[in-house]
Amino acid sequence: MVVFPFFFALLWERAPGWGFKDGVLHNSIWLERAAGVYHREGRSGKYQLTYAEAKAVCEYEGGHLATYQQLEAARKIGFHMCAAGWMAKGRVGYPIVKPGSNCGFGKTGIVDYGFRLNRSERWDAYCYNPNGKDCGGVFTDSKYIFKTPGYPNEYENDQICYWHIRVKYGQRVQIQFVDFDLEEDASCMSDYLEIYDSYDDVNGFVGRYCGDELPDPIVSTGNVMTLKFLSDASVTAGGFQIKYVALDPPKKSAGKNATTQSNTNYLAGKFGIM
Ligand SMILES: [Ca+2]
Repeated sequence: MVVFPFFFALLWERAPGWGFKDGVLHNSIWLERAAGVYHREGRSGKYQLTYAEAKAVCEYEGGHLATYQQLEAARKIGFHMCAAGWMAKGRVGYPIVKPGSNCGFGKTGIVDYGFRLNRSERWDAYCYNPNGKDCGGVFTDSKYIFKTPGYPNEYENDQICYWHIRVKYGQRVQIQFVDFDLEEDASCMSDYLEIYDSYDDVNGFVGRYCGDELPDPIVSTGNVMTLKFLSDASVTAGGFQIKYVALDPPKKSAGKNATTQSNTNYLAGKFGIM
């Protein structure tokens, strides 16, 4: 099941790049505002939800459709999704942090499709629920433990959760696997956890994980990280508990500069097919 073992040495000397990735400065201005906004798509894939269905998805999980202002607050702390979704009052749009030619028309901000007259149009959904941290959201705490929805019970079919981690400027994110059990298959096509060394699920792919082997700890290169959990339509398993902690930059003590401090100063990923 290990497709390619992968070791990516990250030297502490590259510290000046911390918090600055892909031309976007991740400063700490918005860190206090953990937004509670998350993205949802229909069980059958992208752009399948009418306005009424999108609303129901959020409400089923104890929240409601995010307002434009809530989505913008989340965007400011690094929430970036290349998928248009319903917001409150029938508005549609998506949050862009990093300008790109194939998403967001090269601009940053909320790409706003406005208030839709036809609410039978099918888009994704942006929900807001600061208390519903079970399946996804934006996290700015210095440590937190993510669990698959329903843990310690088995997770359900057809789950998609995105956890966006954003710690203080200058810090890094260390991911530690406490418990891990996802449906096993050779290339993790059924159920999987994907980890990205960036604020979205496009850039910085680190690895895709399934089965019940406990992966090694992972340390980000910057102050953001994204986890995506997906389960398909059949066969579930025990799920996972994954802890993250914010690592402070190493102090430049007098004398020699230590280049490494422990065996977690690297990104180690088990790659699936990408
Ligand atoms: Ca499954």
